[in-house]
Formats: sequence, C-alpha cells, structure tokens
Amino acid sequence: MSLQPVPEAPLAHRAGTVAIVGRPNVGKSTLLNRLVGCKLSITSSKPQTTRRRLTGIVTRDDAQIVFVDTPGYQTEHRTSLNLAMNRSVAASLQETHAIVWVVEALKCGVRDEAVARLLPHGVPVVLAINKTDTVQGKDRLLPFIDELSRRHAFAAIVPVSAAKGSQIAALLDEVVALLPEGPPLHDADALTTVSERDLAAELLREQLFRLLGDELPYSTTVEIERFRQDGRVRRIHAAILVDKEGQKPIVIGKQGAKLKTIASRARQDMERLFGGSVYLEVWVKVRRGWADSDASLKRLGYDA
Ligand SMILES: Nc1nc2c(ncn2[C@@H]2O[C@H](COP(=O)(O)OP(=O)(O)OP(=O)(O)O)[C@@H](O)[C@H]2O)c(=O)[nH]1
Ligand SMILES: [Mg+2]
Repeated sequence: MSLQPVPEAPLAHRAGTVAIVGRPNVGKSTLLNRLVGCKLSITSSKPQTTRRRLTGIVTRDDAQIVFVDTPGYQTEHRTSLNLAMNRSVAASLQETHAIVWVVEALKCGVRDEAVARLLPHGVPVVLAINKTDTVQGKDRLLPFIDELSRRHAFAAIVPVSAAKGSQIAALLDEVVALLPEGPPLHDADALTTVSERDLAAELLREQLFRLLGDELPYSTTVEIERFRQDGRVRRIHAAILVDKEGQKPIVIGKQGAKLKTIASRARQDMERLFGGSVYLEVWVKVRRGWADSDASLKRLGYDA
C-alpha cells in the first residue's frame, strides 16, 4: 500500500458585514481607512464628523469583510440630524454579523457605556482599544483591559493604533474568525458600495470640518448638484449649504481665499481616490434649517 499525501482541505471562505461603532471621535473612520488601506471615510479632530454609514470592503484569499463605519453615537445633541445619525448607528447594529466597538485607550466613560447598551445580544463583539500610541508604558493598558473584560463579554480585545497602523492585521484576523462561511459578495477589487457622487460630497465636507473652526462645520453640509464623467475627467458641481446668511462670507473668506483652499484640497483628495482628473466647481448657498427637518435630511441623502 503506498502512502499518498492527504491533500489539505481548502480553507473555508468567510464573508460578512462588520459594523464599527463607538462614541464620537474615538477613531472609527481612521480605523476603517486603515483596515481597507485607503482613505475612504472622512476624519477630523472634531466629534461627529461622520454623519452617515460608509462601507469599506476588505478582500483576502480566505475572506471578504464589508466594514461599516458609523456616526459617533451620542445623546447630548438632539437636532433632527443628530437623531438620524443615532438611528443609523442602531440600524447598522441590526444588520451585522459582528461588531467592532472602538474605545480610546484608558478612556471608557459613560458616553462609551451608552454605546455598550446598544449592542444587540447574540452578535459577537470585538473591542478595539484605539490610540494606544498615546499611552506610555503598555502595561498601563492591562488593568483597563481587565476592567472592560469584566464589564462585558467580548469575542476578543485588541489594542490598536489606527493612526500608526499597529495591530490592524491582528484585529482583522479576530474579525474574520467570527464571520459565517460563504462566498464573496463583491468583486475582489471593490473598495466600497458608496457611489463616487456621495464620496465626493464627503471629501468636500471633510475640508469644512478641517478648515472652518469649531462651530461652523456643524451648520454646514454638501450637496452634489451635478456629477458627470466626461471621458477621463469627472465634472462635479457642488453646493456647500449653510444655515444662515451671515455664515456665507466666513466660508468664502477674504476674496474667496477660504473657499479656494477648501475646494482645492477636496479636489486633490477626489483625484487621489478616483484615480483621475476632477473639475470641481463649488458654490456656497443658504438653506435655512437644513439639519432640522427629516424631509430636508432625506433630500440630502442622510439615513433617516
Ligand atoms: N493619537 C491617535 N489619534 C488617532 C488615532 N486614531 C484616530 N485618531 C485621531 O482621532 C481623531 C478622530 O478620528 P476619527 O477617525 O475622525 O474619529 P471617529 O470616531 O470616526 O469620529 P466621528 O466620526 O466624529 O464619530 C482624529 O484627529 C484622528 O486623527 C490613533 O490611533 N492615535
Ligand atoms: Mg467618523
């Protein structure tokens, strides 16, 4: 009898959706970008930057994961927009195979625990402890990890730094292990299910968050009025909506300088993401109360 080598069983392919949740500003969007390996989701040092769900797809030989970046969950602000943002977090948690709950290293307070209360029973949760680069002496994390693992049942706990890119592969492995077996749902080169039109709006909005001071970003949003592909050039007409007439000159700046910087940075980001030339025209318009009615939010494409 000859001994034939037994062929190794092929690794099961896993596929599924994974919601990334947490309070505002913990680094969810930075983490999504790091997991996908490209800048898809907008980020800033201000809380409540992300306003709607955004998918980022990771494809490996053994798995395809559709990560869903969500708005920071909070209960302090209660405009129609804030409520719609919270509803979109809750909806993401109902349609997911696993959850990555992001907290900041050594900081898990009542605002984080409000997120914990949303986590549905029966869906595995991986705790990602982010911003570990800000902690000197990593053994300071051990009591923090210990305390959190006593408060909640996690499938895994992974300290990461989304900004520096550390422990991202370890987090990914933990997440993949929780997904059901199944074939990929998207092409291997797909990065997101979000349209270029919506990504363009987000990239322009990111500059409002980065360049407009502390208050004004919250009174602004972006509406893409026209998005046309003309050969290899994308021609985009976008409106920055503000809430009051008096906000318009601040966005435009002296002799249009501020608006010029906003548009030029957004255009460069769009060209990088879309891999082609972008012609971008931007206007500033007043739309009073745009964040205060469900009808106007729906028109602007916010999850309601
Ligand atoms: N030091 C450090 N800063 C980080 C890290 N990850 C994210 N940040 C910073 O934290 C801030 C918030 O990051 P975001 O990714 O926008 O956070 P978010 O959770 O998506 O915020 P919202 O969308 O507002 O809920 C930004 O200034 C990031 O640069 C990290 O690993 N280390
Ligand atoms: Mg975000």
